[in-house]
Amino acid sequence: MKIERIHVHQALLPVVGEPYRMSHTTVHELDSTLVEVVTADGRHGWGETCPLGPVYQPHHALGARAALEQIAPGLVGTEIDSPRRLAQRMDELLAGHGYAKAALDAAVLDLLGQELGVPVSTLLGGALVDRVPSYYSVIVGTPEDSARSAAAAVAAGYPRVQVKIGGRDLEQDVETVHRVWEAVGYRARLAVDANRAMTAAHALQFDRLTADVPFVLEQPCNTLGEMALLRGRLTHPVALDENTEDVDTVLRAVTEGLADAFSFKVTRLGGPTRAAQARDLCALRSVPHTVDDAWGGSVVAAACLHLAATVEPHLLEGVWIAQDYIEGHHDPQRPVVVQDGHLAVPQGPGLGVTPDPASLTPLATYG
Ligand code: 0XW
Ligand code: MG
Repeated sequence: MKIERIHVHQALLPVVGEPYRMSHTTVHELDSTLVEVVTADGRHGWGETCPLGPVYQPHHALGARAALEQIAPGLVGTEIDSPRRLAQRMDELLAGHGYAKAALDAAVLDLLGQELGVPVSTLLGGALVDRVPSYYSVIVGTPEDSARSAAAAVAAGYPRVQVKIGGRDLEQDVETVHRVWEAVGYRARLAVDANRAMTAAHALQFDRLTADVPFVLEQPCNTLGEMALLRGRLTHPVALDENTEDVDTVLRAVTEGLADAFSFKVTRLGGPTRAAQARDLCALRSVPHTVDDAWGGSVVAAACLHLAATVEPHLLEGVWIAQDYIEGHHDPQRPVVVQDGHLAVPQGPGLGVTPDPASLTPLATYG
């Protein structure tokens, strides 16, 4: 496949309804970057990367675009016959910046899938299922509001609910967890996500005061070092999210037993190809994980779903997509939507979603 042109597009994704509140950031609108890779034989492959604002993790929309500006001219005119060749070429052009390279990885998988007439899930090892569970993320709110929202999610069919806490008094977080448990009980699996807001001391107190409620405690502290301090001292299993900045960190966390579970973000790990390596590391040690992204539209959602379909179902904690919080679809013909708390895996070929460029803002063309 000879790459003839690369277009970079922008999609602004306003959060519908209430702003999305997490422990130390609230987002009102997300800035998504889409790449459209055009081959000499006229195929169009799509990828997307959409950091959750500039402070969720060390990624931001302008950074993604600067990295693409650095990489894209060096890809134009080259033969790319596999995601491995692409990764090698991208690493020759720019070190790091996996979250930007992730969009190009998805686009090349999309192109290869189209050429071979297979879905991206086949290129990632093969789908085991055609439908995967989703989970609902309850934003930081009063204990009553969180309980109400969690109960509504369970009534809508979500098998798992993630409750956001943190950035406020211990008492409110403890109360929130108890109220949610009263409202939901064993009808859904629970995760409680502090998004890095707690000190280790705070996390230890929170853990003890909620010991009677079964949940996975997600990313309570900021650094991997702080998370390591908590090992063996918590009642609840812990999941790493923001700390899994690359596959090497996942390898370390798996081998050193730093986590009982992971909340993976596909673009943060470098794209579907790299995220599939993290999937395999987890499978070797039976570590459950989600397959999500920080945010994004239909292209990010499709990439997550193709990978999620290849995860052993008993290890898949769920797939979160931003669709509940945004309006419209990049590909209105083939919308990616949660139904009864589950998601159908797009059938492909390739990613199986084709955005309409007219609905996007063109930013740059290379080639
Ligand atoms: C719930 N999420 C998957 C959506 C937001 O991007 C944050 C993220 C998380 O678990 O931190
Ligand atoms: Mg999280």
